[in-house]
Amino acid sequence: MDAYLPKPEDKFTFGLWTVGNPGRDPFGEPTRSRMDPVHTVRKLSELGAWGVNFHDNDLVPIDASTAERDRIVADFKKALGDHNMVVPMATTNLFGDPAFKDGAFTSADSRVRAYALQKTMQAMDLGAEFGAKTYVFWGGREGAEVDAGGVMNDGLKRFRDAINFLCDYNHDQGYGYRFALEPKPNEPRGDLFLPTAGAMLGFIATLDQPDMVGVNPEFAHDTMAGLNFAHALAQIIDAGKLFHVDLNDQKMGRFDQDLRFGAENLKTAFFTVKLLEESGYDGPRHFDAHALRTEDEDGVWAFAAGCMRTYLILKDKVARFAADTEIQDMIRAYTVTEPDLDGLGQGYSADKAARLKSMTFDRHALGSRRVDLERLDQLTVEILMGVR
Ligand code: GLT
Ligand code: MN
Ligand code: MN
Repeated sequence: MDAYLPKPEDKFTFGLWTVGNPGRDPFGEPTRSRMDPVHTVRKLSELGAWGVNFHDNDLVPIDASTAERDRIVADFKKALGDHNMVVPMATTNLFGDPAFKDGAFTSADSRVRAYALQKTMQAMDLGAEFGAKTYVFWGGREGAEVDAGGVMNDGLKRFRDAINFLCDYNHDQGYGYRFALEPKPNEPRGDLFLPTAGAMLGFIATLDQPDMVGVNPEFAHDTMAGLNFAHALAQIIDAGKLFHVDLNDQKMGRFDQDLRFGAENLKTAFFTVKLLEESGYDGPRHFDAHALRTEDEDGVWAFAAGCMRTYLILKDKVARFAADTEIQDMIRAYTVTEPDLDGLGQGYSADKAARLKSMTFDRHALGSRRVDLERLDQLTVEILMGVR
């Protein structure tokens, strides 16, 4: 029995737009044809995925009639039931249509902002029909190339108004969504607003209903900017705001590659899985990636299977890391804990301040302590290379 075979309990999900990505890029036409959502559901369930997510227009074309919409929804619902698949997350496409060329919620044009709200409410209605409980907001066009128009100043206020409005709509309809805002530094706009997890957390604190709103971090988005995704993830978990996660991979400092999970940065992928598995996060493990443009449909399924398999192999490595007595002894030795000293630094009092100020520290001893991180890192690498 293959220990790395995905099962629904693993909560792996893909977006219709991920495995359905036709391989278009700024320089070339699609290399694959559009994939039927019903077919996608069947194939993903055969591979062991738990669920599938969508943007409104991944499922229902933007110009579909009501009759078409109803037929598509019925067919998709039947496919989900037939294959025991769920829709844990839904979202709105506020970036593809030319109407959103200069922003959606943050557009300088109030007609575009109103249309974006209308489209999002309709997409929330659609997601709720499938029982989605997480609603993602990725502001793909919320940004600028030209700052002279002032959208940089007004954009955040407009974005806040939109999210506040939609929180109330969520409440009013009784949908029970949790909103997950997804940061990205750039692309498709020259600069996107709220580019990092920290920026998103700061913004969430300014909302009317901050408890309803968390973060959907993406591995590739931090990596593009040269940041360490595992650190961003740790901060989001620390803030209690990990509402969803987008897993993929990416070379640093490049355009958004959306590579197969684990394809480039295995060590950061390992620490990502470690955080997800050990933090108590029990939401979907969503792969927001796509097959290389070189691939045909078989390559797409190899890509999807690879994302899940790599996650499960890394999960196994996480367990090995935790069970490795040499590694755990080294971590214990690395962590110097003196409860009296820690007590002094936790919870201010004038007495504690005076005691700390009167203490004598041996700087030279502190500076010459043996930290031994080279060996610890080597052991981690050896776990990843499969020799421990
Ligand atoms: C798009 C983007 C992703 C977002 C998706 C949700 S769409 O693929 O690159 O990062 O998560 O809107
Ligand atoms: Mn994403
Ligand atoms: Mn991406």
